[in-house]
Amino acid sequence: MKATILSGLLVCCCVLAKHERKFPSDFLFGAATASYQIEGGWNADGKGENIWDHMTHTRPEVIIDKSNGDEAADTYHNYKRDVEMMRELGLDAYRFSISWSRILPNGLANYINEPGVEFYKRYISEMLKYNITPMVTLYHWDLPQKLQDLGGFANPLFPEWFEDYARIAYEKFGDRVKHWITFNEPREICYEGYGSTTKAPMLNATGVGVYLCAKHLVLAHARAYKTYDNEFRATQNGLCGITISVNWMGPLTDSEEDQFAAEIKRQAEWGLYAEPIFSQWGGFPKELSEIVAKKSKEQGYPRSRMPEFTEEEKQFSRGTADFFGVNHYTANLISANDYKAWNPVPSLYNDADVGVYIPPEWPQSASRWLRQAPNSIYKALTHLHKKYNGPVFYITENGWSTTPDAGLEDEDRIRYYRAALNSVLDALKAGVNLKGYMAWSLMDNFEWMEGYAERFGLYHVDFESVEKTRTPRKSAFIYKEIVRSRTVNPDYEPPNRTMWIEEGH
Ligand code: PNW
Repeated sequence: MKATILSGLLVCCCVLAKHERKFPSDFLFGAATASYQIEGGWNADGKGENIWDHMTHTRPEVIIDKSNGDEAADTYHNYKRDVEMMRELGLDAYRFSISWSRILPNGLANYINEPGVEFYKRYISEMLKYNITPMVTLYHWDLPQKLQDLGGFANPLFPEWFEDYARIAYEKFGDRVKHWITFNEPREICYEGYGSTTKAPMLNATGVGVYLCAKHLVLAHARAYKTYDNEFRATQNGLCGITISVNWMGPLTDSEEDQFAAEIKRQAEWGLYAEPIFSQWGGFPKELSEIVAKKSKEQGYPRSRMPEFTEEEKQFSRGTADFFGVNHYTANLISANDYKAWNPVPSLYNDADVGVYIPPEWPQSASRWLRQAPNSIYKALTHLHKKYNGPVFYITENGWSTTPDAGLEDEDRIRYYRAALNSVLDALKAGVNLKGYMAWSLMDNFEWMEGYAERFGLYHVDFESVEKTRTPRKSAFIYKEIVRSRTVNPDYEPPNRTMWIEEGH
């Protein structure tokens, strides 16, 4: 009798334990892309020039293989095939971005390019036909060149330009799009684009541009959010948030110094953008802003290089997100004294002045900066959950790169995705309010400065072919099974390699 009760209990516990390792049925599984990286059609049907068109055309040598996004995966013509791939994978959602200069060729809202609007309407309709939820990013790095000519994010009128653009997007697509992301990765826009040379417009205004851009970006986001809130929410009933890149920055040792260094690094990498929106007090992160003010003074600047938010601006920007979108790829270990690299003076990283250590035993992808770190999604999300009082999260990007010749047998990508999704399950179990996960990327695409030399796709794309043929990698079959079963089975092997479309999608 006792034995039966005991074994009954055991069975129960196992079932429960197994049950806990399942993704909720309403969890949104998807994949992500961005306009410039996939669309092509760079000047099709009235599209205006953007900063990536401009940079790759005028300075092709800055891209590793001198390539550009003129054609990319030609989604402008192949969008039905893209949706077919979403159906093959059984995705619940798809995250893509709108090219600002495709619908407003000059950036300003006086002239709307209707063929551009029609393209996105067709793309969205095709998704909705198969119950795939569109998640739309308004800005994934492709600023209309005409606005860059006026200073881009450095111009104090930028928030108004962005509000006008956002309003048009809500008007045109908001009846059917219910998930809006204002900006993709402020760090990459502001630090890489304005504070260094690692992304367009390569301004290299080190130590000045990054903070100026950060402030205007946050105000632009807040305006776009309030526009949705005041003019559209009542009738459209959707959500508006922002996506920030949050790689985990933990201390190298438990020492107080290293812990403080890691906090400063987090403030420099994503606190600059998250704190004004998600913290209860608003404005830039306190410790970093004190450091920048002090250093600016020592360097002879009459005022801080970091333009603080006024009380009114803090109030205006606080609480302006229905969800926190997280792009997560990797982790770094932070030291107060060791592993410091040289940085220009002044610059964001000279201001932060910490060392970065990456254990060589963490598996390396084809991208210099991307290694597989242990349980880093769990670490990042539980940290943010606690810090910002349990907001709703979406993981809006997570993925792994291989070299162009690596073929379709992408065991390392599979290992990465399984580990990442187990880390997601750990975060869910810890009570993190995470509603969805988007793999980066649905297909190979133009990887910015790396051109076509780094591949992130679940689908391989043959960029040499006229049709830009898409072929599923092994990881696509593994991801499909995870989405279908809502579990991560470490032993699953796809029985064959033909893709099929299941009922209901
Ligand atoms: C993201 N890092 O960029 C972008 O949103 C995508 O457009 C891009 O293709 C993808 O990740 C892969 O690179 C990142 O250094 C660039 O940690 C750099 C980092 C993170 C994300």
